[in-house]
Amino acid sequence: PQTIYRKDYTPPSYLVDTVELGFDLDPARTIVANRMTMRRNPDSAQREIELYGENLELVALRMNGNTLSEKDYRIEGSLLTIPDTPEEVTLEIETICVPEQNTTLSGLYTSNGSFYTQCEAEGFRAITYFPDRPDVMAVFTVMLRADKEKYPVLLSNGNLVEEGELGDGRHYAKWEDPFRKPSYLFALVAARLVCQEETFRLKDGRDALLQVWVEEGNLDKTDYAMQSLKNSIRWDEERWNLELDLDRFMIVAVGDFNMGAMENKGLNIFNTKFVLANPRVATDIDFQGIEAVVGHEYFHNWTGNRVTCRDWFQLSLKEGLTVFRDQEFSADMIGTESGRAVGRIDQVRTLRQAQFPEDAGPMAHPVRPDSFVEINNFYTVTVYEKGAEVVRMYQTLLGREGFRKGMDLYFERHDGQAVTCDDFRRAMADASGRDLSLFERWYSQAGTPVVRAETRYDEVDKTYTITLFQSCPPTPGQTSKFPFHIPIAVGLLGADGRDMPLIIGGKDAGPTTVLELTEPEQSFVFENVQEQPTPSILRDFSAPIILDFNYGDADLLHLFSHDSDAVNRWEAGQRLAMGRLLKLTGEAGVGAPLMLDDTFLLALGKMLSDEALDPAFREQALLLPSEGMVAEQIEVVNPMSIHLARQFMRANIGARLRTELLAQYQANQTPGEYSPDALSAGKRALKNLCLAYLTAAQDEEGLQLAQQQFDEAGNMTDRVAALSALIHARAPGAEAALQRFYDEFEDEALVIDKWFMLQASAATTDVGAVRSLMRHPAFNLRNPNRARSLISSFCAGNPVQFHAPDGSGYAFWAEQVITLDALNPQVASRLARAMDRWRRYTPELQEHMKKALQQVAGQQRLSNDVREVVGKALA
Ligand code: DPP
Ligand code: ZN
Repeated sequence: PQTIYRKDYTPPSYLVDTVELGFDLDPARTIVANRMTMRRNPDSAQREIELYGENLELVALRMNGNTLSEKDYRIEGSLLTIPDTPEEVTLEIETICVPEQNTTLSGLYTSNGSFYTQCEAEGFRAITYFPDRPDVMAVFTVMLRADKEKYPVLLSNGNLVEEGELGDGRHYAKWEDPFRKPSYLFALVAARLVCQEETFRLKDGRDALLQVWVEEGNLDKTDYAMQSLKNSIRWDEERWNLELDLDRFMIVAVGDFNMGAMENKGLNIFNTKFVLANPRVATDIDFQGIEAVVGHEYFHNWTGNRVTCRDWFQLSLKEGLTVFRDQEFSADMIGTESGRAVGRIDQVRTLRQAQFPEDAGPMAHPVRPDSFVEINNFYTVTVYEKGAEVVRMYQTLLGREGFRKGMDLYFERHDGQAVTCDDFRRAMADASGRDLSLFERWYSQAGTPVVRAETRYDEVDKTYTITLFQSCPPTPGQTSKFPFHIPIAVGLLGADGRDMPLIIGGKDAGPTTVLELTEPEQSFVFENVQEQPTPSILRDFSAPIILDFNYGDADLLHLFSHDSDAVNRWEAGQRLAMGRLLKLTGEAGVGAPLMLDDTFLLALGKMLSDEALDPAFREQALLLPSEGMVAEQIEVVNPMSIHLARQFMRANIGARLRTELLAQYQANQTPGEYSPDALSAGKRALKNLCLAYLTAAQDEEGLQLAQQQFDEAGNMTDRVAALSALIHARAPGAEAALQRFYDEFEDEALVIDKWFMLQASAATTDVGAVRSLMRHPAFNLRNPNRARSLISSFCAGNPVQFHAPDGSGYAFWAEQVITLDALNPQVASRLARAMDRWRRYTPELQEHMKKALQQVAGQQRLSNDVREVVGKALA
């Protein structure tokens, strides 16, 4: 496969002004007529028209009214070139595609018999020939024709301008999108759906029609998505002065979808997982996800659609920024300081669990990649979550107001354009008058920077010096790195646990100050420091780095009890736990007896029972680092030792904090009507963590409570938590509970996904059990949610069984990657990433893993997607 480089970017040879699309929708044979007006791009030296098309049958091609024959153009792979074309051109193209055979779920496809599209990144070329690149922006008019009985609802981007009957049982609808847009934002839906709708008054007084479209029978699950949409519109107006620019905004839920959702202009298409919810079927986490994703896609209307990307290397321009915006939205919706901190802790956890490993593995790439084989492989935690951290750092460096000025300037300059990450950085720099040239390295250099800190207290001078050293490990293609511009937020705690006032260079610097590290090594001196402080470094996780500081237990316990910065308070607990997990893992590895010290347990017990703290925060503070996070800290990973160590610790906590856990289990009940608000969700989270610890210890009362909670729960959060506790504890009632759960929710696809996932990720489920679950009538490899719920949950979420010493987990992985690849390369390629870190395991496991990787790589027929991932893993 061919590698595409960022440095090879050239402007499009032709621009497209208008596109008129006509669809005669038929699952077996859809005819697409495309009429576009084009003109030569003054910024290009090329004189040929370049169009992309894939899996299309070309029926006719006319230029300025004349039919072109095969000698008038060339087709090489997916590129169609027409040489020597005039200045202005009208092209008419007729093609045929077969939606019902499109299992890739990219382009035009059918799901449960209806039509949907997914065009990002390069799906539009499977619909018609087009200069399918984000820097070609055109005005689209779309005519849809389809059987009225089967497809009563016909939707596309923008405004409905005409609809009617065609006589032969078919009907039509014509849609016009007034805004220029790149082809990746095109969408259509032709389906049997119903909607919840509402008119909503915008800030400027206009009324907009909001609709959430779902299959019949799901109308009882659309309230939260609608509410989240309204909140998103309001929030974008208030926080950024950004308004909805259309008269109508639609969300459509579809059961077969590769991603979470898609921000098509005015017609967002969503994975059902991020639309459908009510207390019976959705958990607190599901509700949170819906709010975040509805917000995310809505916010794309400005950061992504109005201002889009010049090329796909700039993906983080819209994704990093929009993730940052949805994170801020969710935080503002909670509204409290502690709620905001809990959200931030979740973000840090995601980074450490998923992004840091990516940045340290074979697929490591900068936030703005330099090359790719398949762009679909670069919708990553690095582009999204690390990209959001990069945006957050601007706000940390410039302040909220300065950042807002930068955003205003960005829209003022670039509305209606396709731009780059450099354009965004320039807007931030120009609006604030700051030199952000070094900041560019966050976009160009991969790898997680390590910042080592050394401190020195001078009792005579009353100064405290923090010296910071930065480095960044090599990543594929980048052996050495330049220093980054890193904001490090710091506070100093006195012996009383209070923040000391900070004085730097004679100036008051508040309780928290942001140190700007730009050199390999830099010292910062705090003055008038009356006693030896405990440093709280990297407050609020002010940069996506690894902080290397030799904290002693006493320091960590002090921070865990007192730090005014909730993120670092949590972090101190994580460090205490990680130190013990690593020690226990070593001991488990050699069969030594395992022991957990009182000091740590006492600190946990105190935190657990501190009712001055939000339950949501206490839950975070008590949650141990995952097995995957422990693995990242170890040179030679033996997943079984990690599992034994962590299980021992959980059981020990459950047994020795039994009284406190039972008390908090009772104290955090949420009787009455279910509400997904942050306080109630936090109580449920803490209560259910208590239950998990108690059952991990095989506590009789705990097991009874789990059974009782499963039997009586009035909401899915408590239901699934109880079921999980029963399964993980191998409780006698687990099997019966699983069966009852299935029977009760058989018709709720998203709940059945949970049912598969719970089993796939239980350490008791081996590869044989997964294979028999694959034979269950409810299993369906073609549905991405279902495939992920069983296969990905096992390969990426059940380390002990996946890494079985005989290599059977890896053989299963290879088999599934190969099978899935023939159906849906995007889903297969995600699954392929489960092997990213194979070089870190024991030599025996490595050997099995390498064999499995080679087996996949050796396939004759393999998508570019999977070939790139396994190729990089083996390189
Ligand atoms: N639909 C994906 C997202 O919103 C890709 N743009 O992030
Ligand atoms: Zn996005």
